[in-house]
Amino acid sequence: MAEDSAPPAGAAPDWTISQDWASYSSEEHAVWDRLFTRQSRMLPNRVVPAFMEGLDVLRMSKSGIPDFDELNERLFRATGWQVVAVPGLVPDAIFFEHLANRRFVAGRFIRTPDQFDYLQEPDIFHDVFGHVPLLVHPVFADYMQAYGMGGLRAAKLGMIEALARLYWYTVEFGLIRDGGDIKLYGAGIISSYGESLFALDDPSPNRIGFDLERVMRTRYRIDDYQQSYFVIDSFDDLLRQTRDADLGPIYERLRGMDTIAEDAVLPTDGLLHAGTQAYAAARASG
Ligand code: HBI
Ligand code: FE
Repeated sequence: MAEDSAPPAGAAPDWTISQDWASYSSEEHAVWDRLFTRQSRMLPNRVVPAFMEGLDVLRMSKSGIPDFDELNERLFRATGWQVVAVPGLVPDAIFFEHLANRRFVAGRFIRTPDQFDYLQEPDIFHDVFGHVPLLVHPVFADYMQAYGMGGLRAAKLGMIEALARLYWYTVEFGLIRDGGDIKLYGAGIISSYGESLFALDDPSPNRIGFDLERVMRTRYRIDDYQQSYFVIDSFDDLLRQTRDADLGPIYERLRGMDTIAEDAVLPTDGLLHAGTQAYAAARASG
């Protein structure tokens, strides 16, 4: 993550740049279309229904990389959120400040065909396809803003790592109950074909009922599929547990506690599925 640096040349003090939609090539639009088609065929029964509704409200099935001006007209009307373009990862404080003001920062670049299934930096497909549809959901939209405001406070208390784990296991890799089923809502999963299958169907990872302190202590992997996923009951419940929680005393307790390994299962966990961890073991051995 970019730290305390000044914005690069051509970016505003808040790190935003122009999307410059007219300059995307037809190859770049074609990469978006291939990714979009593959995900939107596979997701309908796997993803939280609010995501599909968001795609629809935002007219995201229109061919080509979305034009932020057009997208923002619909998004702003729905929940007062906007998408702004940035060159890449931005410093934490800048990131939180945007979220706290209902602005979601998105990379303007798109992966190349040889990075089709995996890349480390968030590109426009991850940021816009993965994150933006749920910003149409009023409660999720409030959660994202609350996260930004919490981030600004956590930065002052030196607790960004704990808060970053919350973001990781909810906004990026979260699962949610839907009737008797478990569905996807995390953008890191939704924007990945392989992980959209793995997170729900594979016996390897743990699936554990969401608990705020537990999640804030749990380490995560940035280079492969997660070893544990946390399942929320609803967006209302997530917002209630985070925005309305008094994080001050929670942070004080967390300071005295160890972190928890990616694959750990604790006796206190609301365990929905005990992972075999076969996938992670196979990757580690070769
Ligand atoms: N910058 N562009 C961009 N996108 C992110 O998701 C992002 C970021 N900077 C910091 C950050 N995320 C996270 O590390 C914070 O949640 C802590
Ligand atoms: Fe993301």
